[in-house]
Amino acid sequence: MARSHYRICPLCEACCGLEVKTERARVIAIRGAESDVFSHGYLCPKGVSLKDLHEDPDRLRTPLIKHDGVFVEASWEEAFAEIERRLLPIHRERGADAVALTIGNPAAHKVSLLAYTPRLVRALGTRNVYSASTLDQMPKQLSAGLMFGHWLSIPLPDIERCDYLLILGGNPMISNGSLWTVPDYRGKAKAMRARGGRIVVVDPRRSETAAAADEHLAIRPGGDALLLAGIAHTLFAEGLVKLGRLADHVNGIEAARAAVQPFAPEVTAAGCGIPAETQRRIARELAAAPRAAVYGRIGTCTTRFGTVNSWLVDLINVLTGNLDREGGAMFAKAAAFAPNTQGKPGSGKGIATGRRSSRVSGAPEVFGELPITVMAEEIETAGEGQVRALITVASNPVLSAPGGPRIAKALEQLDFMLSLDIYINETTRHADVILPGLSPLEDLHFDVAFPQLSHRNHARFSGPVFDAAAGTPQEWQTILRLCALLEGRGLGVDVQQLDDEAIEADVKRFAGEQTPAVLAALRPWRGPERLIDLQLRVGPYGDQFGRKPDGLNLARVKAASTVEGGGVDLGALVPRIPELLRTPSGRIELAPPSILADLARVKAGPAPAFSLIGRRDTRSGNSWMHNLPVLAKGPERCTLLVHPGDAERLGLAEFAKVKSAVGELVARVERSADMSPGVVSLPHGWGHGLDGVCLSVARERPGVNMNALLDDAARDPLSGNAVLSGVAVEVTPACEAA
Ligand SMILES: Nc1nc2c(c(=O)[nH]1)N[C@H]1C(S)=C(S)[C@@H](COP(=O)(O)OP(=O)(O)OC[C@H]3O[C@@H](n4cnc5c(=O)[nH]c(N)nc54)[C@H](O)[C@@H]3O)O[C@H]1N2
Ligand SMILES: Nc1nc2c(c(=O)[nH]1)N[C@H]1C(S)=C(S)[C@@H](COP(=O)(O)OP(=O)(O)OC[C@H]3O[C@@H](n4cnc5c(=O)[nH]c(N)nc54)[C@H](O)[C@@H]3O)O[C@H]1N2
Ligand code: SF4
Ligand SMILES: [Mo]
Repeated sequence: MARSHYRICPLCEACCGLEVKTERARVIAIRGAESDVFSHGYLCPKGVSLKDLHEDPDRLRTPLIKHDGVFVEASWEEAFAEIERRLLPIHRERGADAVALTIGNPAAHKVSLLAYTPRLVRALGTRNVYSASTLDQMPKQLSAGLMFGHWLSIPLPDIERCDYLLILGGNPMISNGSLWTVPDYRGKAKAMRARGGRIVVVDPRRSETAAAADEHLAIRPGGDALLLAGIAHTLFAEGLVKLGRLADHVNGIEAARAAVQPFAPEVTAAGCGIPAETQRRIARELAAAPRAAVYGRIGTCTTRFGTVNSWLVDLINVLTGNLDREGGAMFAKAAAFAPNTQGKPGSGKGIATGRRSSRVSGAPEVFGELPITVMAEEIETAGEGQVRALITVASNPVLSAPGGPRIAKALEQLDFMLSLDIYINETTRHADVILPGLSPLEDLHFDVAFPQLSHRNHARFSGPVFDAAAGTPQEWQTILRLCALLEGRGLGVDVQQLDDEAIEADVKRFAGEQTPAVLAALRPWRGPERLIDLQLRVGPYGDQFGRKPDGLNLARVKAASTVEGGGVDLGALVPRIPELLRTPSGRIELAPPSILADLARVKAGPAPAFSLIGRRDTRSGNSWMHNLPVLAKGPERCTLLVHPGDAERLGLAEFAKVKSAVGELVARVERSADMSPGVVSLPHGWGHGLDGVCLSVARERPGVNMNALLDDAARDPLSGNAVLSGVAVEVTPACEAA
């Protein structure tokens, strides 16, 4: 008999609620759950691919140990014994820094990984912690941390009440939103325009989001700091600044004014490619709109001035009176796990960076991490503290990080590599041991991070659709066992006891003397469910362990999270300043000194022959979904988009050679009038044709690795984020690569 299960999609930040129909342990249909209080039935083709992912014969189901260069299936006990035998001596004898850890994007979508990797970080004690954050959003986290006092206090457009939306470097029509959890952007944008709202998109390519907007501004890649500074300058110069309610809650307005003073639109126009008059008009429109929001995403983060851009976006939101007001750029108030709902409201410790730095380049630590782009040099460079072993958790830097080929070579030099992953892919083929995770359909789910970034507050939970095979641990259990190994507790540990110890440490932070009573109240749950129950109950909507009898706890959220119920709606966003602030001053810091110093260095670089930018495709998810048949079908996606005029001028036929300062490749050419002349685009996450990769579907059309063209030394110096966009390349005609 067919059964319907409620499942939150873990494949992107939109977090859609899905209805998964099963019959006799098979998925027969996946569709959007109409009742979902947050996504209302929306889904994209990737949601449907959860079936293919679950059934993928290439997906790993047992641990693998490499013997003489060949992976051999092993039991979990054998795999842990191998880890003990090979990893522990390196950790003990060569020091904690000799073992590096890299955490990838899917970890942000699994409570089993996100809530437990911090324990692995502590058990390792290494400074060499890297993640996808420094390929993605670290500049935004840093600017938010400096302005509002916490790394995840990130403002996002309240699109359902907004009248004017300025989007820079984001393509939510395809990406489904990022640092902005907004399922069905398309529908919401359409509704906004239908009620008279206006959407302006700044992008070097006429992206799908730009095509569906009122206006597209084709910016020169990397030009956002100039454009945004020009807009901020205009707001001051033309007397358009109106802080409104925030006037009593800001520091540094005069310093901000002085900092943008040199950036009159007449000065910035040539460098960013947006005429001065357009910059002034946008500033006036933002100031005049009843409710407006500026949103900058990955195209603004993955440049040399990512942190400056991220700060300017929110500076403009403040200057136009749109920060933290309905219809403007607002903060979510998550039901669980949100540091900006915990502790004393209104002020706090703020954030610190640079508590350590990388050994070879001296790159500062940010948010507990070093830039992922220093990983290769830390492995290659001999000396005290050299990285000799690596643990990858859901991370594929060989395809996802700049200098991918260099990383692949470096991985071969390691004494030991362990991967927690579900495929033998471009990165994990270098591992000595691979420990697989569960299919999402075998796993429970609760979003830890994304309710902190959602356009509406909600709490939802989904349980496993299928039982995992007997004896297969959940990933949090694997991580706790690894922690115990690193702590010298050996192989024979009881995971239940590790779980009890872990939760007790957490509860103590909230409950102090009440710890035994709180632990007793949490007793029905174990593992992540116990963590979620704790976090919900102490959270802003929580039952406070009985003190607020109608409040949330896991049992209530679970009861509501069914195909019929669709989760708990916690309402539209509400203003949160000053309560949200955790800066030492208790104010919004409009002029962080490190950012102002970097702004002073902003100027246009020399115009290259061509600038390379990236792009995303609906049927793709970074580097690892190309093996799912339902997504892989259709036209070739790894193509070089070139403006038709450029293609003509260069005499390009079917293929082109793209050459940067650090690499070259041959890509199939696709002519596109959506490109600006002088700008070409390749998607990332391709290049599956490497030896040893066990992705049978992806290998049929492997594509090329655009990160082979990117220089791992190019970073935003403040956040350590990689530069992934606006890279100078030469383009010439070519024949297909062998
Ligand atoms: N040039 C360029 N490069 C980019 C980008 C760009 O725009 N341009 N975007 C960047 C961005 S935003 C990001 S987030 C990164 C992403 O880069 P990464 O963080 O490296 O993530 P993915 O490439 O998605 O690789 C995910 C890995 O996790 C594994 N995996 C999938 N599901 C699970 C699971 O349930 N458990 C475990 N243990 N493993 C799993 C997959 O097999 C794969 O090895 O790429 C970045 N790279
Ligand atoms: N289908 C699909 N969805 C995804 C992913 C995926 O791989 N596929 N990845 C997920 C992940 S990990 C993330 S982080 C999000 C990212 O979500 P988004 O931030 O929406 O990412 P993109 O779709 O790459 O859009 C970035 C846009 O920036 C533009 N751009 C490039 N350089 C510049 C510049 O210098 N200035 C400006 N103003 N714009 C520029 C690009 O042309 C592109 O249109 O997407 C997520 N969703
Ligand atoms: S937009 Fe697609 S991939 Fe993202 S959560 Fe929804 S169904 Fe999943
Ligand atoms: Mo990302």
